[in-house]
Amino acid sequence: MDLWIRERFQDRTELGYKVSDVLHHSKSEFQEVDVVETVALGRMLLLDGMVMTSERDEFIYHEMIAHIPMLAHPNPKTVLVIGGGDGGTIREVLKHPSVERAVLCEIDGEVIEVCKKYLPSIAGKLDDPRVEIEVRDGAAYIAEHPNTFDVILIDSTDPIGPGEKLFTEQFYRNTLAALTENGIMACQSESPVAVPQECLRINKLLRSVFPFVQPYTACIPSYPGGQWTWSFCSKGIKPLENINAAQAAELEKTARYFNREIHKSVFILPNYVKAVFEQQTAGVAG
Ligand code: SPD
Repeated sequence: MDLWIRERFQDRTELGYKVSDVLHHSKSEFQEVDVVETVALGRMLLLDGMVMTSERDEFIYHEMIAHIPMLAHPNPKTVLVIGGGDGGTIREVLKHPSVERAVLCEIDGEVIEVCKKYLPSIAGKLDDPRVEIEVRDGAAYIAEHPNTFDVILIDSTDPIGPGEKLFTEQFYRNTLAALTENGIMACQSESPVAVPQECLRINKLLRSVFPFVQPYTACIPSYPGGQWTWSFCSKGIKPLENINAAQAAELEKTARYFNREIHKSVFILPNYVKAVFEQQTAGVAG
């Protein structure tokens, strides 16, 4: 069989993977949901044809979106993940023993069910008793929960389709309001290689809402552009001040990407990434 799947990203990039099996294909109320077995990256989840996660490299994304903000909070008990129906972010959140309640708010229940069935190494912690699953629109949910969550993680799709409203000023304002006193939010904030203008737009919006915003970066081989960013946002807490050192050391023992040196280094941005955030386009296509 010579079957390939190609992700066309924002009509400017195409990435292809050889497929050995198509495990699932459906059209949910919101989007096309596919799980394929790829030769290079193991099982892969695609939503509307865009790669969301792969067994081979998912740990990088999920460890980065979860541990960097979780370790900066003095005592994260109540956590909200918006999007993230594959369960990878929740799996990492639950590695923090302070967590008493982890809410997953995913708009598409079909994504959750499909991932439980075909991606158990990623979704396998969704049945943990600390997890509450809300199948509904994350933007509406967050607007109804002011002053509720110690950490909020926005594990969204790209800013097109169902995920678009998770990249708006109003949504970020409601997110800030949903945080408790020392609250921290982290969101995926796109690739400075593939879509520098999107990175800049998101960064400007975040800075217009949150008192403190600092992007960080790592490489996700299965995402267009490769280099990816997340943004650490807070009411004032900085990401490397007063980190939970004992918990960081504990995580390092089993993490596949995270360690204490990586923790410091992710905030050191290459010059071309700094340039994106400084509204220049040196070295990258606009
Ligand atoms: N271009 C892909 C961006 C997807 C970010 N979210 C992925 C969800 C993984 N839990």
